[in-house]
Amino acid sequence: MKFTTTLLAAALAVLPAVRAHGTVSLFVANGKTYSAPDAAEGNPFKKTPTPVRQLELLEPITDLNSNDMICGRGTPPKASEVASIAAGSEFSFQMRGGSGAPWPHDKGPVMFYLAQCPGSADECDQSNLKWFKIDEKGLRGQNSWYQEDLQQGKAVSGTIPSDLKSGDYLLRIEILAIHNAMRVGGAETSVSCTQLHVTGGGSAVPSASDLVTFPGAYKATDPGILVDIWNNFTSYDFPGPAVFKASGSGSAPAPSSSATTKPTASAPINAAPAPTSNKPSSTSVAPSPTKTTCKRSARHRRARALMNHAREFSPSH
Ligand SMILES: [Cu+2]
Repeated sequence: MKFTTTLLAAALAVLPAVRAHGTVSLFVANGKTYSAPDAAEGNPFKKTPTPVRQLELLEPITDLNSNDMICGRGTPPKASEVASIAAGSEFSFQMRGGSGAPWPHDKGPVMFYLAQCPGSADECDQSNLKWFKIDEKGLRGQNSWYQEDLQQGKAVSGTIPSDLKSGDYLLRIEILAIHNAMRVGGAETSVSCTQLHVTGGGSAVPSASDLVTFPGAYKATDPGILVDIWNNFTSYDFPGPAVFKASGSGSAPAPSSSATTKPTASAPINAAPAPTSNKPSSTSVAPSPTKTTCKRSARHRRARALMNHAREFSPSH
């Protein structure tokens, strides 16, 4: 197969707007699997028995100031069910693309936020909520991301804080695709909300510094949103607030000095040492690839990402 990134990018440029990316297909909590509705895509929203709110469109969000950043494209309506989940336990989800295609992307983080609902989660209005981040899944190797699992039809999981106050919440699942994020507006965000009832929790509640609004939490120039993963990319700085750390049975709040700042600016890649590491080289796991190899494979991977993108442009969708 012979093509160049430049040619492919040129081909993409003449194609119409992105037609399909994806939506949550399955959600699992307390060992129970819930199916999720397909995006409405021009049809009326339908009430299926699920806690996952239905998207209007499969397309990703590129305008970070859009209200679509709250619960996904097109102000998804309330869903009819609420998924129970024990505090401290894991939930997971899978994605599907349009027309039965797999989720198209594999580069970028998956992030999970909660917002406390004033009443029952199936009555929770998505507007005016305050969100706190409960988990995030980014790199697990050299430019290898948990998002790859979604592309392969596998689940990605997050954890409910163990001493979070019980009650009803909206869970906001966010997938950021950053294969084109080297330019402003190139990052693609996909968001979905699921109605949760948290049981068996403690008394932990987020403090003001944990809480953000959508839209508003991200800027187009945030280091995790405007980022070139194809050139000298060594670590990733997640956008949004630091992950909420429950303080445990409602004791003293965290010291104010650490309450407003992220504990770590960027997550290290744990699978491979950075090439500039000053550790003795005798114990290093693998020699770093030569610059040429590295560049070529980066270009190849970028081309592959663009190919996946090109599939979504296919008129058959
Ligand atoms: Cu895309």
